Amino acid sequence: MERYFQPEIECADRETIKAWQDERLVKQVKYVYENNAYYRNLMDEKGVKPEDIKSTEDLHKLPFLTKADLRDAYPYGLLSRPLKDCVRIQSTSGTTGKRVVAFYTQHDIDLWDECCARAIVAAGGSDEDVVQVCYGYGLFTGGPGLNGGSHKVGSLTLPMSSGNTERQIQFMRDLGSTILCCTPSYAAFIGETLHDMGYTTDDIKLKAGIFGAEPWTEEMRRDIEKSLGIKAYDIYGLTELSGPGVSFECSAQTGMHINEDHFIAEIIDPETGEVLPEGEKGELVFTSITKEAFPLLRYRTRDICVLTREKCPCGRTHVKMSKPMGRSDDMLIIRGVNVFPSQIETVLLNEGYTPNYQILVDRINNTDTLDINVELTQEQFVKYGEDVYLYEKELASAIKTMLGIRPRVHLLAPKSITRSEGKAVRVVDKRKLHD
Ligand code: DLL
Repeated sequence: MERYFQPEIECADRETIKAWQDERLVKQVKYVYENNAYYRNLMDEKGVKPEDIKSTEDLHKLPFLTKADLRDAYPYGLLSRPLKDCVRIQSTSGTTGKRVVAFYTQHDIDLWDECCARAIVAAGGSDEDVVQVCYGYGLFTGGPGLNGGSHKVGSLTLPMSSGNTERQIQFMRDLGSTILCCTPSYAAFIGETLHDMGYTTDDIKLKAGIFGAEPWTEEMRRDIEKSLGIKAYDIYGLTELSGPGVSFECSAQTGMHINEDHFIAEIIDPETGEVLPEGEKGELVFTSITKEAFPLLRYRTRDICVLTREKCPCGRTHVKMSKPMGRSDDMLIIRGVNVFPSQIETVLLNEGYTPNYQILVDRINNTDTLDINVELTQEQFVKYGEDVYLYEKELASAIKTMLGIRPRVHLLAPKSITRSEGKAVRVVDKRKLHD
């Protein structure tokens, strides 16, 4: 039977959800306008006043916020509460440019924990469970978010953080962990290590995994489910909006319910900014309607996906988002062709390869090059032997059918690609270094 953390909210009818959103949006816009000079300027520039926003139908009148705004306003410019009311800071990894810092009041933390608790219960969790959290702890939101959610549910929480994979497995066995939380790439690595240590799924008690923070395909899901003997659920979120738990998957495993009592989602055309009708693919934009310290209005995530309000068999009524295909800025344009790394992952796993791969893009003599390194299993390595080049050609053809361009494929010896303990780095685009 389906269990809910807050059924009166998660299964509320659409009119009720809309009424919450209308009321909270009006309040939030007024609050942000009065307390945040940065956003007030954006609204003034666009000629919008808080009184113009009477319901969610007026949302489109508000200006967008982008990551560039967050960088401009770094560190305190988008804070809507005095610093003394804030109790926590989290931050993005900041691999490109300045870090984004997000602030939380205690109220914000409580609501964030609630969102993560919903995700854990949707994955079958309860106070009977042992939840092993192997997302990184620290500034990254993964560890603290799922940790807080697990506490709210009353599960026994193992705050492992990421890394030291053999020890992860030892604890998993000794303490009988039933739910694993980490990135999908780390889950794949944990599965691989379990088998390398000579164990099988009979040696562990895991039943579910809550995996997110990076794009992963349905093929990868099946791979992890088999390797760990679990059901693998997706979870989505971003630091700017609190962290994990903005949306989460239920037993239907067909998209993630967005916590609509806290976030209003829109899909826009990433080129024109125009709001797209339901069911169309575009960039996800969020307005947080309950946050105090760092409430973002119409924040452009750059994540590309589709929203659907089709009835979900789980009973939850909140809108569902499809798996993000990757960020609009993750999309590679190679010889003029749009390529998402997830398309390559789909082919690799369908063709029986491991999820250990790396995509290398370069520009040589003014022509883009695409090389894909794929690691073989021990069995494949022995079987392919000297004929490996035939398999490389075959895989290159399968990828060409999907993408329209032919890559150079390199099948590598087992264990030659570095494993990820957090967000995997799948793409090395050397063109950026030359430009
Ligand atoms: O990754 C928060 C998180 C932690 C989500 C743990 C889920 C689990 P950031 O580091 O700010 O926050 O990165 C946010 O990661 O805009 C997406 O591009 C990507 N992302 C997050 N979850 C998913 C997912 C956390 N389930 C950025 N599928 C987002 C695909 C995801 N991409």
